[in-house]
Amino acid sequence: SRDSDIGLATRPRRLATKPPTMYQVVLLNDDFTPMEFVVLVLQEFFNKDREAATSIMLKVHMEGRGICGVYPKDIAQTKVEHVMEAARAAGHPLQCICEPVE
Ligand code: TYC
Repeated sequence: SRDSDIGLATRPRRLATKPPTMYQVVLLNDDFTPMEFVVLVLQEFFNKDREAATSIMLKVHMEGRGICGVYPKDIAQTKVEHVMEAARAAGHPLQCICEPVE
């Protein structure tokens, strides 16, 4: 039988936790950010190889937006901050957002 049933383990047990809501990080298209910059961002911040990064970049370019990855909320928000800061520093208008996965 379980140790808690005989009073040996009296420390508080952690309650069951729900899985975190996952957030997708999304890149938005614009007319000015160089394709190469977007590919480098996807490699640097989203751990994509060059082929996967190019595919995502082209999807964003053609369709207006594309998913870079899906992460717990705090990680997704930090990725958005890193991308936005890199774009700002380089003088590009690239926009990156995160949103809960439906
Ligand atoms: N549309 C841009 C161009 O033609 C390229 C681009 C792709 C920009 C993806 C942003 O998220 C983006 N230079």
